[in-house]
Amino acid sequence: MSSDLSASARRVQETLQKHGLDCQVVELPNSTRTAPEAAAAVGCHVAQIVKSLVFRGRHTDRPILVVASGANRVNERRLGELAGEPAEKASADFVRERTGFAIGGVPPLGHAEPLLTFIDEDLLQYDEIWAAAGTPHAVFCLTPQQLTQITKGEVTRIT
Ligand code: 5CA
Repeated sequence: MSSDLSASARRVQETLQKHGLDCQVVELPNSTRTAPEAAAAVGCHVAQIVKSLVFRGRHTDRPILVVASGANRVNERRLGELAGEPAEKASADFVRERTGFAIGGVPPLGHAEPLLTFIDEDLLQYDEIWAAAGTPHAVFCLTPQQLTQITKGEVTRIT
């Protein structure tokens, strides 16, 4: 029941509903802070975990979201080409300020401001994927199609 969720996870559940998505946020006793932990907690392959990684555009100071498969490492040079400016991993403070969520729980939607978003094409091969839902113990299951719908990101190679 969403009323049992912590405040950040409830916020994500409400945002999912606003987008018309029938996805259920679940809060688990085990940590889902990292992709391997989340995969172990829900019993899926690490590649089916959606990492919501925040980068900072060095010229514009804007946040850039990369929604990556848990198995992949973002190629920052490629991201710079996609974003049209060099991009580097954001600090924990920057992530919290610009998304409204702390690292380890950053969801792919419902941020404090709209984020330029790139989606890892490798995520599209799965029927179901799992994303963070606001806290390092909360996740939800969705389809790659739902992910592209809610993030309005560009599907591309990010490695
Ligand atoms: N809940 C999980 C799976 S859905 C999750 O949020 N994984 S994650 O990969 O999207 O978020 C953790 C990521 O945050 C790490 O991969 C790392 O890239 C980044 N991170 C961790 N600590 C820091 C830090 N101190 N500063 C900047 N980024 C960090």
